[in-house]
Amino acid sequence: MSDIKTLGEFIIEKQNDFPHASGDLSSLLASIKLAAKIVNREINKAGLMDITGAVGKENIQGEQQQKLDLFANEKFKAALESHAQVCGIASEEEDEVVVFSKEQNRNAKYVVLIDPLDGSSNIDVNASVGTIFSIYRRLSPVGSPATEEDFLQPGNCQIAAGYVIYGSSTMLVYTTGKGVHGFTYDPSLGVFCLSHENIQISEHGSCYSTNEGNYIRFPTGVKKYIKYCQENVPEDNRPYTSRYIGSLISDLHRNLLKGGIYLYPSTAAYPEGKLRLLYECNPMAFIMEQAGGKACNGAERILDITPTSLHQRMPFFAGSGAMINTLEQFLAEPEPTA
Ligand code: P6P
Repeated sequence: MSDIKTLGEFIIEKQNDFPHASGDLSSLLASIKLAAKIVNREINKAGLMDITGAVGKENIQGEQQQKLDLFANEKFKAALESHAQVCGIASEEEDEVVVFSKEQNRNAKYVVLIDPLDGSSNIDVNASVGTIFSIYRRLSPVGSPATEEDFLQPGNCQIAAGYVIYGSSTMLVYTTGKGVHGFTYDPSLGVFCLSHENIQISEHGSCYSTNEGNYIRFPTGVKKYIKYCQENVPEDNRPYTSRYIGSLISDLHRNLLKGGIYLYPSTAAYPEGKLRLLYECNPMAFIMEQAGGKACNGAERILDITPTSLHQRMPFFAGSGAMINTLEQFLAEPEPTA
């Protein structure tokens, strides 16, 4: 039992990786850890309580808000505000940025962008869901209210990012730019324990994840890539496998650990792509690159894109480097003339 290293211990141990570390980031990550435990508890009894299902409202995305979406949003918002390291948040469940007005928060130096419960439509069928977070230093002066510009920074300015996957076990996976580390929650102890130190995605993989129901309207290069997977055998001579859960975190977490590629291109329903740049694509791209993988929108590196609006959507391709490289070759080919 003595070889257990908790998330808290690991964060403290690693905080010296930062010059002039003040412990503020460690405290911020601790507030996320706390909220994750609270949300995890509610998700684990969702089937027993009247907290699943839709609330009859839509969020700015036009998506039915699930009761647990709102529950998770409130818990993370409260935890981040109370720990005084954050001057404001942007959330999938909030139309505008939420500026924390208390003096302790105005003097904070970080902003957080969050998808409190991604894939929440899977809750009622007991499929895994997740929380995604992205942390930046604010651009506006400390002591003043956070501004929208604090949240519209390119992904390459993130100082930390991570996700919580509420699955067969609950894991918190994060990076501060010094590798990707995974912690598995032990409910008997109430702590996240280091279980996957320095996660590295394999250069090649044999799994592709996409909603092939949208195939007919995929860009030609994506169609060619899927056909390539179906007609070829990757390096390890096992045929490609198609795996798609419909929960970004779950699909990317599997590909991170086993190798693979996740594809959400533009579709008929989402001509700009479905996934949100700021609080889905950017944090997951940061993690994927820190694990040795790649993430792009088909034309450029996700982390180099300068955002234009809080909830903007983006085509998203992420996973094993060699698989992304092959996809990019197909996408670079000219679209056939009509
Ligand atoms: P589709 C969940 O709503 C989500 O944002 C991601 O978690 C997931 O990867 C994607 O949408 C699933 O979308 O159109 O395949 O159901």
